[in-house]
Amino acid sequence: MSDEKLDVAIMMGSKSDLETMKPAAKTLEALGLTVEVRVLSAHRTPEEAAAFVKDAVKRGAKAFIAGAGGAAHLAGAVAAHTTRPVIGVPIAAGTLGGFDSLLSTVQMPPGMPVATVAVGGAENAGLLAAQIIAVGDPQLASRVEAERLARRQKVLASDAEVRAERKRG
Ligand code: C2R
Repeated sequence: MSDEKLDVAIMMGSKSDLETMKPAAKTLEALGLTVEVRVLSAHRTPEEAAAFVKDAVKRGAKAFIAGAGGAAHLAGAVAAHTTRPVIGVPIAAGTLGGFDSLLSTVQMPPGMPVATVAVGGAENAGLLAAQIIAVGDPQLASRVEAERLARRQKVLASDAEVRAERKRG
């Protein structure tokens, strides 16, 4: 067990989920938050997964992001061990294209919320975690606002480009 501080714990059920989950870490780090990324499974390593959640809370984790494919129980299992917000990322793995993991992640019983993003929506998971933490952190809130503004400006620049192209014919 480490005693390093972290803001957001990012977990995934298998290394095969890593490429899908990388945008969560990238987004959070770009906003100045500290993350730890772990491969831990509610099915295959239930004890280690539970121990990590408890340890991460002690080390200051303010939110959890959990990605898994198929019978995706990881986010729910994380939620069972903490009252910190848990964001689930359903992952398209196997034969059902992610619909299976979407339902397994989103259909939590009352009392055990998991905020579920789109299938493969790791970037939004990172942003949502940052937005949650930003409620109590004005400096982070400004960085989140700046990120939103940058997206807006990108779309407006694309709009101007398309309109100019059409004008030229
Ligand atoms: P492998 O590629 O290792 O066979 O895993 C993983 O998230 C992965 O998408 C196939 C898929 O199984 C998922 N898995 C879960 C859990 N642990 C692993 N859904 C869990 O605890 O929910």
